[in-house]
Amino acid sequence: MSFLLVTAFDDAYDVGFLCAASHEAYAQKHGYEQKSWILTPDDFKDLCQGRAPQWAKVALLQRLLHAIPGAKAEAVQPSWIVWLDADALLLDFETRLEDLLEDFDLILAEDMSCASELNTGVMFVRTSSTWVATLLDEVWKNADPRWYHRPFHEQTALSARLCAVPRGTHASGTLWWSWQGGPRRKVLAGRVLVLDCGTLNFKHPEQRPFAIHLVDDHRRFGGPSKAERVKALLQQPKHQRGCVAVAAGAEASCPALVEARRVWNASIAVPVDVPAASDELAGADAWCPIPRADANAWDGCQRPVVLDRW
Ligand SMILES: [Mn+2]
Repeated sequence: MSFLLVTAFDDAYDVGFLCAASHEAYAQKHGYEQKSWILTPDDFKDLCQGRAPQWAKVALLQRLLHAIPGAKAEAVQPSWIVWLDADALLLDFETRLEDLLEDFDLILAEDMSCASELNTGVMFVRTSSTWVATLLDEVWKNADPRWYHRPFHEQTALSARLCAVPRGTHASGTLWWSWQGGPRRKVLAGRVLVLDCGTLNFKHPEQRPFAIHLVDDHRRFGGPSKAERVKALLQQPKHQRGCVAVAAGAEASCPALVEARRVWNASIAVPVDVPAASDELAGADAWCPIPRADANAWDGCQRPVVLDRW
């Protein structure tokens, strides 16, 4: 069982660096692989092929899944890719990915509003599943073009594909969302496990979710930015369950990520010794979603990490 944690964001998305630092520290603690694709805004737009940036996760997961089979020896392939939104902050380091895993091809949470049945902020994707690879291809290819740019983008498209039942109910006719009294666990197509949002990702840290997903932009009503909210959360030890420092010796990439690591390390309540970064992955370029030749044209601020290691 091996895991790759993945996120992607453009280098103007400041909260992404802070959340990526939490993903890095979490992955280092538990021995998982972790990659942040930090791209220039133009490259990010290219990845989304003209669609809204929320579609990047579908494009990236498609490339990852299609690049894996047969690409390299299984030893360097993760059995699970765990997608984490760039506004999904990890403060629960006591829960391991293995604790959340069950025998399905796709594991994600219900949405935390009636806007969608599903929330795509955190998704476990089984890499050996051709079913889930096909699902993502279909979502990309067959999505109603209305959702290319309108909320809630790929989330609405995935919900429409998997939840072909009247909104608000599921197949048994009961309520869909657990926070309206529906079941906490729901299975779709026999292959998708939908967890209650309080377990996997939720917007309030008090619910002790695995990931704190900063879904709303509070600046709309004069509140703090997402980056400011993350910094405020990091100052509260009550939310930090087993957090550790991210290894300072990890490869230097762009200054913003270095600064985000510094903020992370300076803020968590219980810093512990962490091993120096190893270069054991140096040859693990098996399934970079971006072909190496093309990747040279990508000039995101993390380019040395992305291109040299993957
Ligand atoms: Mn998000």
